[in-house]
Amino acid sequence: MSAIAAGDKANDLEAYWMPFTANRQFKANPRMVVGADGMHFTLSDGRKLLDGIAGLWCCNAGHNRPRIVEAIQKQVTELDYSPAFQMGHPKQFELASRLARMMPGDLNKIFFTNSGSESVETALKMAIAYHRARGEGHRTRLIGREKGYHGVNFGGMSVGGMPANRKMFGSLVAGVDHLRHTHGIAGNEFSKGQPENGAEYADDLIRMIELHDASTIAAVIVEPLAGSAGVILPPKGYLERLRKICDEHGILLIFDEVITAFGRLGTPFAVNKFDVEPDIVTTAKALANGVIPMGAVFVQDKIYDAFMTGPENMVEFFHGYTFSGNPMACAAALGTLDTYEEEGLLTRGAELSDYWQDAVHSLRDLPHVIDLRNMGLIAGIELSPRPGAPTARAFEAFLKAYEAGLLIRTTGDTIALSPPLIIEKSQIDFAFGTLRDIIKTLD
Ligand code: PXG
Repeated sequence: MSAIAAGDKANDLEAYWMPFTANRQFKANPRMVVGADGMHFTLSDGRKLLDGIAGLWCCNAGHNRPRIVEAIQKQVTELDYSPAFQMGHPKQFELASRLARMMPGDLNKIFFTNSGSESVETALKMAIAYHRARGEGHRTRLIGREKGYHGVNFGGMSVGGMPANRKMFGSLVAGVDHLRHTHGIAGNEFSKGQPENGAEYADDLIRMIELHDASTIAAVIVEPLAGSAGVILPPKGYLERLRKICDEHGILLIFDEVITAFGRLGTPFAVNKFDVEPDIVTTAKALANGVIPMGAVFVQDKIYDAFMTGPENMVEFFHGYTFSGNPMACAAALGTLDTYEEEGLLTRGAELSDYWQDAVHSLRDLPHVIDLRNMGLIAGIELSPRPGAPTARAFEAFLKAYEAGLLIRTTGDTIALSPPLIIEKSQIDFAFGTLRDIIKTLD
């Protein structure tokens, strides 16, 4: 059909297949965003919505931030794109050096990607190739965790542990196994910060070593704090134990920090918060404040060095993206890091965390609330599922919050909050006051 015959489709909602969205439900009753500034979105009907989830855990500095806007505007006229392979531009190197300085320990080498999913694929491929480069090509197995979310590409989906994200897509990547998740361990309900019970769940890795033999395992990947599956915190001692077992058996430990990196937990990275140094860290989302897609994989020097051994004219790692470290994304990320630094945002979550924690746990007396979890500026509010209709109760809360001017996320029957790190106390009061009113009205 010609464009003319097709008529004006500008306002037709049919063509766009929306990601992770109930398309038909949305298109019957669209929620359209037309603007954003600071802590708020503006909707097509002119209403303001308090952003309780930093976009999708990514706009940590809030919206329409001048440093980032100016950096992008300047960059686009100066150098819009430069080839990612066999060519460089100064901002890639500046950004990588700056990120390496921010990250503790030996995680000093940075590989750029365009999303969390790509960061995960990159990390998994690095892990397998690293062992091969060292003469341990038999280490190919990857271990993830139930309820893990590592994006939607084949590797990340395979090590991930969310059944709905996996079941439609065939046999996935071979040679993957999963640790048990740590959600719902008895005695951990209503913990403030890290729960007491469950460090021994890390010993699942020992069972996998006994089953598969350590010599077949390349890496273990976990979210230090799992976001997507409903804000699941690591039990005290759990991450330390995983690190120890990995060390004892020559297995790489990958932290997927796509959600936790850049201040979410009140520290720059979860690596700082939990004081456990993995071999590889994946990031994305808040690296460029969600304004331009960008991810970064941090690796320990020893991993990079293992690749730098063959002839110097040879490509060392056959991997990369057309948009790896592209100038626009680098400029946006540098503007973002400037904003974080000037406003102290990477530690602001720590300053606000007591206030935030009190607000979260103030919901304890409400009907349907079966658990409350928090750390830094993250909250998980778990509701009991409506009998026969799992997720329906939380989704009703989402719709009611939206009507009341507050954007929240729901996953299963858990409400997740992760606001921009610029949030004010009065806005925290508004968010939890609104949630209190809403939860009371849910059947
Ligand atoms: N790893 C982790 C830990 C994530 O949380 C990804 C990888 C994939 O990132 P990309 O950029 O490819 O989407 C994620 C993404 C939610 C939600 O509300 C979480 C994510 C994405 C969208 C929604 O829980 N996490």
